[in-house]
Amino acid sequence: MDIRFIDFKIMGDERGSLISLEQNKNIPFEIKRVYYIFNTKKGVRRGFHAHKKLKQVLIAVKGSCKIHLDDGFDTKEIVLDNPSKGLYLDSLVWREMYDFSDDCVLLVLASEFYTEEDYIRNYDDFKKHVYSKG
Ligand code: T46
Repeated sequence: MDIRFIDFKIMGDERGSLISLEQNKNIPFEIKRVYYIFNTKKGVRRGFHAHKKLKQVLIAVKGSCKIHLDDGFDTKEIVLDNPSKGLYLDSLVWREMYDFSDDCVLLVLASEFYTEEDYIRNYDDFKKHVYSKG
């Protein structure tokens, strides 16, 4: 599965901490879009899709959530709970986010502008995309 954690350098001093995110440096693509998910209600599961082209880095800048990942061959459950760690997701990875803490702010950096055309929202279609690539 082409996913990995990126450790961000914390610029800390007696005042607190600061992390800087830069495209093609600690973020491995040109950043075309930034969005964040917050105020997620208890018990909600989001996502249920993969992307044809989009690459993303997800960072729980506050609080925590879990993410179920599936590349068509393997699945993984990952906890996002550290603002100094980004989760890099390549295209063609099915994702479902769940167990959001009340205070969770999930920041996402994306390699493409928003377009619904890039979403694969049906799991069987996702599998077809994966197997046609392999
Ligand atoms: C992903 C996971 C981690 C926009 O208008 N612009 C945007 O840039 C985004 C991301 C969404 N939207 C609209 C589309 C929907 O009407 O906002 C609404 C909620 O989006 P969605 O249901 O796709 O949210 P999630 O949490 O299921 O998925 C999102 C991203 O869409 C997706 O790319 O990987 O977060």
